[in-house]
Amino acid sequence: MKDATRFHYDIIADIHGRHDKLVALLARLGYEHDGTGFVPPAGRRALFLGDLIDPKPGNRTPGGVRATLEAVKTMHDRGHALVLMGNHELIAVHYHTPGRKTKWLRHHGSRNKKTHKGTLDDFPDHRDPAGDWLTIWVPWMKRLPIFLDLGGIRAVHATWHPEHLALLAGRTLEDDDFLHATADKANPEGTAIEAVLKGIEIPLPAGMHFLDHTGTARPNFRARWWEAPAAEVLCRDLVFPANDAIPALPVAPEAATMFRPYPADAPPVFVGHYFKPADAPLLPERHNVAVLDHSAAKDGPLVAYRWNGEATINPHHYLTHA
Ligand SMILES: [Mn+2]
Repeated sequence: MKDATRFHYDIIADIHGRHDKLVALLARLGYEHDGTGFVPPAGRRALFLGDLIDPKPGNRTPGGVRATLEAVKTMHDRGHALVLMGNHELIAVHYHTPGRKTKWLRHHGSRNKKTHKGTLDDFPDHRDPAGDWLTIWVPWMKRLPIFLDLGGIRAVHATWHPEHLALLAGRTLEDDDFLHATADKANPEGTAIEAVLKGIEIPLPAGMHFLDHTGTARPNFRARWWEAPAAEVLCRDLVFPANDAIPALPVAPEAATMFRPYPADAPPVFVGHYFKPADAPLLPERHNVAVLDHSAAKDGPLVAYRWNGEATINPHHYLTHA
């Protein structure tokens, strides 16, 4: 990674198997396919923020997950891209790893199966110990870094949380003890990787819940972790993306300690994960915090942020696949 600062980066968040949108976006960014893979313009590289896999049910393009993985890994192998782990790569590795106390590190219940089905449909040999899925793709996902600090920019799938990142620094899922530790939230490694890859979840006031878009009752909401919540701030003001289903009630005082206010003078940090509405403006959350997931997995655009070395995120550097 010593040479990482020589490059400018085209930063791309959650693809979720939408290879069609990826190809369109790379073309608009000036990447050319040389017969082996996509090649960036001189001096540039792609930086993928994770969640390459697991299409949303109803939004699957057959073959799209395999084609996305192949395109991104080829770029990665040739030094044309950096790739971070998303929560879906983490849960895929857990799903396919036998546990020490349980059958699998991630339970194969109907809900988890449904989340992962669109990926496995592209890899019908996923149970074959000699097949591509278990010999190439799961080992590759295990090697992905959990976060990157490139000096001029920082990147992580969901939350830049300094204490958790310190615990996870230098670790990968290739380390079997670490891998097993990450699968249980009772372990510090499990707590840390979940917060970093899935976001900070703030509890609603005692006993309350809200119904999410799937109709599931949830006692916690995803929050604007980069904010420093003022006293008496309302849950509804801190939920991200904005959601009127969250009550206009004060955040519990202990929940306020879960935020990790991002310093105003820190390098820009880029995250994905949060499914901003498809019609959300192409703008950062703050001058140095940008969530680049604009719901490409559903009906939104796949977005790139073209970083050219600037210390303040520039709205003119956003580009969409169409
Ligand atoms: Mn995600």
